[in-house]
Amino acid sequence: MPDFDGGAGEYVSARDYAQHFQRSVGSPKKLNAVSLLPKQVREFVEDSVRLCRPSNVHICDGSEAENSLLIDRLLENGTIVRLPKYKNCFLARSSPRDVARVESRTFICTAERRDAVNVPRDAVPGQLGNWMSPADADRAVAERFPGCMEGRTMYVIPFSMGPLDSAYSKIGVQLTDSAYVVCSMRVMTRMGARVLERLDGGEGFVRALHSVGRPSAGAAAEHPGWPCDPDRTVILHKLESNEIISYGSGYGGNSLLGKKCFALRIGSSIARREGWLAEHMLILGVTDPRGRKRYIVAAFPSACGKTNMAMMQPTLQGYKVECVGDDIVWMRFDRNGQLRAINPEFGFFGVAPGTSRATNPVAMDTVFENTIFTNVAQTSDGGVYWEGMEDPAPGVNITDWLGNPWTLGSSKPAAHPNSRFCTPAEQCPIIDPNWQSPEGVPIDAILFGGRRPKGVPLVFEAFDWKHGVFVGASMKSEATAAAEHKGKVIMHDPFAMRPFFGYNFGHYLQHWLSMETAVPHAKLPKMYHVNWFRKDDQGKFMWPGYGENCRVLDWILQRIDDEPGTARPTPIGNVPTRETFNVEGLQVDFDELFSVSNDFWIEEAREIAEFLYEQVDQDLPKDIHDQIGNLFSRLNQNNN
Ligand code: OXD
Ligand code: MN
Repeated sequence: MPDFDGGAGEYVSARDYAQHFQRSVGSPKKLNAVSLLPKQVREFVEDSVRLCRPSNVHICDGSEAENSLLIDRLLENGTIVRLPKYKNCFLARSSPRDVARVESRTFICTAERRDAVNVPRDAVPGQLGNWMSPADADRAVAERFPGCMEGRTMYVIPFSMGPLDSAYSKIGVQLTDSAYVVCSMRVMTRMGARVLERLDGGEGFVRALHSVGRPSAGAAAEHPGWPCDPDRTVILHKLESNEIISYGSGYGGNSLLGKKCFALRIGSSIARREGWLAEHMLILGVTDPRGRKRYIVAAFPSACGKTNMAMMQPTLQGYKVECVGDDIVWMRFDRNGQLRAINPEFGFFGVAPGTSRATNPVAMDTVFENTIFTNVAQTSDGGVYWEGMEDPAPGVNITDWLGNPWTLGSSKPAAHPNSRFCTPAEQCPIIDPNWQSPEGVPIDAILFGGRRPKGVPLVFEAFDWKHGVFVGASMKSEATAAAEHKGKVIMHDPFAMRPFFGYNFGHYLQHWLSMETAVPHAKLPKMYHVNWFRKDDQGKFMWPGYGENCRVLDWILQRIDDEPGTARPTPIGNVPTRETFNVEGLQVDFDELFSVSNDFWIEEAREIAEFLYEQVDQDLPKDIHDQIGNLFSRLNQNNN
């Protein structure tokens, strides 16, 4: 078994590592790549070693052997336990104080505040991200990082967001003192020695420094397997230097820095500079009964069913859905004006509760191999359990996510509502054959959506690109457990990016608007708003959702083909005609599902306008002002 770590206090240089690598497992090809570790990577590691003072440094090669070594360490430390019911699956229990993203401690750092975040009117608190000055960021680092890795190993993870052979992809190097993070990054990104080969070309890379932090003595004793420092957690994104610095949390979006920090926040800011889009969207391929295949992207806020939609099992005869990605998309118009998208990730970091044979059978066929679960409940037969999952067999006991005995029907949840599975994407039985295509897949429609119990129809179509951008900007949704928000408040979540904007939302809107003319003859995809969550007066969902959502796709495909008679205009957009929207076999109230109440929408438009004027103020693009005006005039005309 290779052991790449140096002795206590020793820094393993690329050369030493390369020699060691040759002795143990490396092929000569890999050896060359590693011995030529680019100077900037070496400097990044050396600077960070001086700051964090780890006992060892381990340069990750991404191999199976390395992964087993780290898994053994995690088992020994009690960070994870094996789940013998499944193949190569593990369960981690985090500290109960480290269970979700911490938006309030997440900052974009730029010299000018206005470059990082929207500047609201009249000193109203900003809702779309936090700014920190470079001096304060330096202070935050100086107060937390010196010596924070003492007694631990610093792992060096070279990783690629996107397929290694794709011109769309970008490289990062994450340094972390958490082996759990290394094992999870191996699932979520392409990582290891092969990435260094790409960096050989002298390409730039995103620097990502992560430490779980140094807990107080009491906290450390309580959760020895999950060190963290929740009182001092901070996540910084330095846009000018493409750097991420994350301290204090080992959990998901705070610690797997390729995901939200790189692929969305730093990614969206790079995308703006380079003329493309980094978005919080799933990508799916849908084949219709005639055998024609189209790809669609969809933006929903966290925990609103992106994974379920990406893995949909269509109920309509002859339809097939295949999954390209469930959370993030990088897309750009190619020279022929076709919008093309890649999934920069390599795995799924999905919310477990609510996933079941009934809601997402494909996910259930995906996640019980090679998976790290976090904060789900455990069963006495060596498996897992979460709310919504089929009940375990009689006689099987459940231990909740906190490690306490739990009984079915208990008022407290067995699994934390933000508990997760971290699973390789290639295991998904309906993974799209083109999911790793270097040139990306062609996109024909963009969907926006949220949890809207009242007033918002099942689907409506934007009139054109500018209106579509306005629809994205107007998105709202009930808060979920993926972040620290409480309760079911309806929050603005433009483009499902509220927690993930890498720069000023006004500039982001301008960037989206500019895409319309980014390339000559752009084939602009149609844009839609969907809402699976409308409720009737009794509080019951009006639409069955899940596999039945293919009926919405069926209508969208007719629209993409410009089939006549398929839509009826309303003040908010085009809705389906009764004849062309297939509800055969369903007990649903078509008229209510698609009703657009003028009173509701006048109130909604007022609220959206106030939000945009107040939050974005001087940076609100003129086109969006015009869209607000157009919406009001359509609603007023409808009233007369
Ligand atoms: C996620 C999120 O983890 O959006 O995907 O919070
Ligand atoms: Mn997400």
